[in-house]
Amino acid sequence: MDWCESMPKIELHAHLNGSIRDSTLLELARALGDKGVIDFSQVEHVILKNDRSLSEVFKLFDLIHIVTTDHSSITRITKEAVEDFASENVVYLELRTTPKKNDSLGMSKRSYVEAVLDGLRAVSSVVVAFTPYKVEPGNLSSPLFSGVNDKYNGNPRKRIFVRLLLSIDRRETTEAAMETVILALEMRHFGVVGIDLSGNPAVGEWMTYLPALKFAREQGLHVTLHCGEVLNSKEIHDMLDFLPQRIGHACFFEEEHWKRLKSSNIPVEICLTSNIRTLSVPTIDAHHFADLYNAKHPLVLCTDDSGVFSTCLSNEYKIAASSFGLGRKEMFELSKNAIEFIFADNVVKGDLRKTFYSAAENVE
Ligand code: 6MZ
Repeated sequence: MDWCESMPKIELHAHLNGSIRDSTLLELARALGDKGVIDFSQVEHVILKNDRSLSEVFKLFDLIHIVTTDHSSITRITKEAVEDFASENVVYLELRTTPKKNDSLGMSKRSYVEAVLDGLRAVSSVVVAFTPYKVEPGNLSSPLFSGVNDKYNGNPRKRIFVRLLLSIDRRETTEAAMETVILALEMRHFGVVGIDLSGNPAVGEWMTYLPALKFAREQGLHVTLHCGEVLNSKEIHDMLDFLPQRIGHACFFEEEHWKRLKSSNIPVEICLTSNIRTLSVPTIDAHHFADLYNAKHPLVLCTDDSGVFSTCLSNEYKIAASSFGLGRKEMFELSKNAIEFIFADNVVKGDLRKTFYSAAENVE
């Protein structure tokens, strides 16, 4: 097996609907075409197109949402996304998704999230731990994955922790954002650990969501923001003022923003392929990964939308290795350091440290 694939990895920026398999998207679209809901011949080439600008990516998301937004499809793509990440040795996955309401399908934001949870429960090829573990007094062993059958088709089953972030889409209202935060709070015991602000960065004002984001933080939820995906100096400034626990992208930062980011030590979720494909950075050589990495700023490599951008986390590490000269030791450290930026609790962090500790012997 390829070394980047065999190394344990942590994925902190993956959008559920962006992580859909091409084959599943085509299959679901064809089925809707057969029912006359969409014109499949018009849709097929949009799905198969490889290079997309940022605005085309958001058009594709509108299409994906038409195709996937019913309970059984959401359950299916959740299950498949977890299987895909686990198959390349992602040992901790923070999956984010925008809860959607669709009255004609009897879908509420809550039933959407329940469909996601059904997807987590439906995984059988790997062992999934997604609910927070309560430490019993006097029991310091790690029973996080105990009581499960460790074999699948005769082979040892891989283990993966999954935690959920609920996303607020920049097209939503303040009230809709608040509804998502309240739902996240109610779903904490099912592994919802935080809130993400995402959606087309050319749309909406982030201030619309500030009350909901502040409330989320006051209530103990973690917050990550898509920040600097387009040039918007004031928004970046204000977002950094908010001091989110992590930010995604950070492409269109100016000198002042870099200074503030570095002094605040906010970890950055870096999505190399996504940034190149959407032309958010001109070339890989010009990517801010290099500067942040050399400055030892906290960062984590992520896929963003593995389906939409035809990538996977191992591939993102390979790109970092070949573009920025990282060796195995550096890649392993980069991957391991992400433990400190996860939104799950210390019990999970401790378990992940053990996983990396035992994998360390394969690094040289
Ligand atoms: C901003 C993005 C994104 O939530 O339906 N999303 N938001 N920038 C990006 N960079 C390319 N990629 C994905 O997953 C799809 C949704 O995630 C957000 C968008 O709101 C998109 O509609 P869910 O599971």
